[in-house]
Amino acid sequence: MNILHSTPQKDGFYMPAEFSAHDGCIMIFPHRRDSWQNGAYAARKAFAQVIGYISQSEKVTVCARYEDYDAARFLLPPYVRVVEMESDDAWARDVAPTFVTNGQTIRGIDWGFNAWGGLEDGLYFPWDKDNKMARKLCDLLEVDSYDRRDFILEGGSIHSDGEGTLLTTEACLLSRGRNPHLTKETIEQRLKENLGVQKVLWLPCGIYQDETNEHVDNICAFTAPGEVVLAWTDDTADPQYALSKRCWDYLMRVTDAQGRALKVHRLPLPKPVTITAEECDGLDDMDGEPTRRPGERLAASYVNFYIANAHVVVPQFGDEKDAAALAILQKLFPTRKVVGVYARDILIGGGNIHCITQQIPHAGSLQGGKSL
Ligand code: KQY
Repeated sequence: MNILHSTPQKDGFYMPAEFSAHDGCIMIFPHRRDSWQNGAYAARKAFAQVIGYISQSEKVTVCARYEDYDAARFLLPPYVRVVEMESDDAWARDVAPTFVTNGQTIRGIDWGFNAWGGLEDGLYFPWDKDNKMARKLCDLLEVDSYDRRDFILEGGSIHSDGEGTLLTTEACLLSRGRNPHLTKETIEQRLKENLGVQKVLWLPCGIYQDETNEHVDNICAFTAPGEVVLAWTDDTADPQYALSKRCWDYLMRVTDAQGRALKVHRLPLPKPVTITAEECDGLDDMDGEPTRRPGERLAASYVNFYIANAHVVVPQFGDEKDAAALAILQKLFPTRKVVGVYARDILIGGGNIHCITQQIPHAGSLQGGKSL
């Protein structure tokens, strides 16, 4: 497929909102023994449940390494496409292309990937297999792609409303391990020209202990143009309180690209989720991921959901707030069925349902795309 060196904005392309129609979803079969406990056995089951929901309304493509192909093919239903593709880990949100559309066709953006911070504070080395996936996927899907490997960016660090506004966090995009040679203004310019947006909203921070340098997709997400959910706790003694409050204050004073004040819905957080000694024992110590320690707090948040054509798939933690989170989201997505998947085994890897998925927008998505 063609490699493009112009910019999506110049070519009339933009990133549609996740709540616009999708043609499909990309995922990766987990395998990394220092990310997923007990050889990823339980994580694979959780991924399969997520796939089970999404595949009811979208074509799901799962990338599996050669040595995992049979396990993936056996576990997943036949209507899920399993393709052999090498990867370093399983975070499709961050290593698959970000897709842009002009309303008639889609193209992919191949960002640079350095495992969330490279040699500065990245989470594993090497990451070269992950860094090649966006190009391979564009070839597989037969879409042209923009070569942006000179700019480090992960899909989990951006959310678009499809109407000219992008959400991100300063903590992540200005971190030293990504593009330290670029100023905030230049980074903003790159976001605008590649994602076809007119305004970038810079939340200051994300979720406490989020090892991605606080990706936006764990703290805040668009549910409609002009509307977001924000991960929230009322517990002022929790270190998360100050982080959520800073984001709340910011969101209260900004307007989006259309000049609208944002409607902000608070989505409660579960009680702090910590990893057990037994779970730590199930993780291989390797010369890669920082080793988790028993009692370490994980970055659990209900905001890390995936908006499929017919469902919203939401992480559940066995917490008393699980049901409330589903109920709040069901009100915000009245045309979709909001469903929960017990996601502790995904969380142990360091992310959640949004992080393991990447939507392929419908080629005909309208500006601001209507939900189905
Ligand atoms: O949250 C994400 N988008 C990825 C998390 C990566 C964690 C690696 N251990």
